[in-house]
Amino acid sequence: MTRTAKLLVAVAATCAALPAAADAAKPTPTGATAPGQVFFPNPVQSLGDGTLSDQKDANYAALAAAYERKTLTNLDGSGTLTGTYARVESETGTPARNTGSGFIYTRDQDQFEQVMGYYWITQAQLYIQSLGFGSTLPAVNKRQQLLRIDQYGGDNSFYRNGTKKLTITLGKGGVDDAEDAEVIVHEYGHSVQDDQVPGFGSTLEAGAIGEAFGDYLAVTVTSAVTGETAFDEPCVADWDAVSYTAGPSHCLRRIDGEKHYPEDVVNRVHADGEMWSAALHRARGLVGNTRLADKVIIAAQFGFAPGTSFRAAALQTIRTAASYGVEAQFRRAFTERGFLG
Ligand SMILES: [Ca+2]
Ligand SMILES: [Ca+2]
Ligand SMILES: [Ca+2]
Ligand SMILES: [Ca+2]
Ligand SMILES: [Zn+2]
Repeated sequence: MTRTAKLLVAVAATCAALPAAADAAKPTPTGATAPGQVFFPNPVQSLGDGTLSDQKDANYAALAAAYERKTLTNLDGSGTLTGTYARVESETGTPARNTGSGFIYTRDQDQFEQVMGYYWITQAQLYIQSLGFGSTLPAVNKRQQLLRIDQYGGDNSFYRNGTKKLTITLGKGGVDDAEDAEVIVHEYGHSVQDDQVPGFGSTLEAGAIGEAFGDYLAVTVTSAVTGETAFDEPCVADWDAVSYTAGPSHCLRRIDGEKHYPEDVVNRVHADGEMWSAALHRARGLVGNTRLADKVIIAAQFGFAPGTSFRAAALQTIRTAASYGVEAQFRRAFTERGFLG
């Protein structure tokens, strides 16, 4: 599986100086809860070990320490992985079911990926809400995301918003895609943008912004939820990528690249997106307040056109940043990457 074959595409639909203290409080989870066992966010990152490999989906000893027990929230109490923000709609093999002790599975069981999908989609939405979206700011993707897990044999995942089907499909090629929270949250990024701007990603540059935002969201959500940033934070999908990158560092992509616009454009959304994600990552560092940077980045997207250019999106983000007192940092980050010409 080559790096370029790994697409993580979005199909159909695409693919104020507020002090931190003004942030909305962390939303209180509602609905039923249950214990669940997950990777947090993936074994390579949580164990700091890039030598781990798929070993054909085996539950081998070196992975034992990568499992963590977390609380699944916002469940509907039916005993299935159905909740306010995620529902495992269909899956290969046996659907996960809580028979009293929760959703405790290991990676060699198909139900493990189902639990991962439910947990990380819900955590991503709760993180976005914690920034104020849905309370002090308009809601962002506050809807039930359907998940299709392990049904697609390819090493790929995709987001689709077809007729009545708001679906993320997570493939099982190589390391099962849903064993890596960063792949799950990347796809959720497409859903987020499509909710903010229906049909977002209709041009090459907008599509690249879509891929970049998915990568950025994957990193920022997993860092926020785990509270850990020590292991190569800008590396996206450290675990899924062991199947198709040579190493020693395994990354689907990075969000701290050096590519510069326009000379590094290759007219491929994933590759070109690395310029945009690098700008977002740089702005985040310059702001020095991840939650504030994330709020600006997400809030700005409401003003993007479905087929926005890099330049227009950069200017919109700078305008939004100005209302949060961080215009200079975003302007510098976008200028450094060449987006302002
Ligand atoms: Ca698995
Ligand atoms: Ca697999
Ligand atoms: Ca995979
Ligand atoms: Ca990572
Ligand atoms: Zn994607």
